[in-house]
Amino acid sequence: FGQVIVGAPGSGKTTFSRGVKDFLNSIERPTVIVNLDPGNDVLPYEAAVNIMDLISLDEVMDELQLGPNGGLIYCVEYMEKNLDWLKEQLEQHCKDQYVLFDCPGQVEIYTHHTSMRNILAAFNDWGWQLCVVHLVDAHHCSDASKFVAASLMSLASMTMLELPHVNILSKIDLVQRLGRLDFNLDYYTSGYELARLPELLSKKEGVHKVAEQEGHAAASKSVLVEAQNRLRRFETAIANVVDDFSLVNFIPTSINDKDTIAYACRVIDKANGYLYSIGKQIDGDTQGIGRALELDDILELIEERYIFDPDDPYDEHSSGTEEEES
Ligand SMILES: Nc1nc2c(ncn2[C@@H]2O[C@H](COP(=O)(O)OP(=O)(O)OP(=O)(O)O)[C@@H](O)[C@H]2O)c(=O)[nH]1
Ligand SMILES: [Mg+2]
Repeated sequence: FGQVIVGAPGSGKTTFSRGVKDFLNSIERPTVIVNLDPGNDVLPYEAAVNIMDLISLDEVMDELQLGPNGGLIYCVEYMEKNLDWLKEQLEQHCKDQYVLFDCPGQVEIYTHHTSMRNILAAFNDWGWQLCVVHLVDAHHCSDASKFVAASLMSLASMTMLELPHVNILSKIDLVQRLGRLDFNLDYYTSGYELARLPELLSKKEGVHKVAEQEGHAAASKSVLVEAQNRLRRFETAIANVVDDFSLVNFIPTSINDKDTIAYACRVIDKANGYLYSIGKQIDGDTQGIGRALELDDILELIEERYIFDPDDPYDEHSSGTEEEES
């Protein structure tokens, strides 16, 4: 059993791999990490198998004079051609372990290119029961366009990779770094009525806001307003596509918040089937994660810990408490 941890560059994949390993080890589930990112030269964990023993992005870029994206595509295709090496390494170092696969950040390998899908299909043939865990940085909640784009990306990798899929809103502790959220957190996690997001924001902002802020002349103001309206219509159309599939929702996590990681792991255990085989397949963890909090409790806890109202003097986060200063 295991998790294939994917997501855009910097979304927190490597940190999540290490955090989940520590958490699962703490509940006595034998867990290892496999580094599948050929550009991951500084690892904050000990990898049971490291793809860099097979191929390194830096060397490929040097020798073949490729840029980072072309280089990574070359590496992933090379991995696909050398599946025997990977199979042997997994058999040698990961037998009877729960495995976290820390993957590269270039999104095109999950949304367009077929090598990653073929590699995962091979894992499936070798008997691994995996779930894709797709990380999206919570800062996408700060802007409708970004959130719609991130949801579309999640949908694209879900349909491309053809495995059970759990979407994570990572770094939720930083969600308000770019300002107050326009909606309650559950709007972003539920994946319900995404298509209303651009419309709701237009109402809230007023469509003339951008033009007024920029202080443009009347003629160029109307051009800007029309452009903004067109953008909103485009976002709505994209959001409708995501809504039509009714598949995209998110689980919020913060790597230093054990409650959120426990909840995410419990959902992932259901998705990859681990929950239904506890005690049968893997020695050690016979109990599973146990009764973690429910999603509503997690959302409440996140609101309490990380989301504050800057206009509310009684909100302890906004008034510069000792805890925050430290
Ligand atoms: N505050 C906070 N920071 C986080 C969290 N998760 C990751 N980070 C930070 O986000 C940055 C990027 O994390 P990585 O784990 O390197 O992200 P990645 O997706 O592996 O990045 P690439 O491999 O380059 O694609 C690091 O500075 C992490 O410390 C989190 O839950 N909370
Ligand atoms: Mg990484």
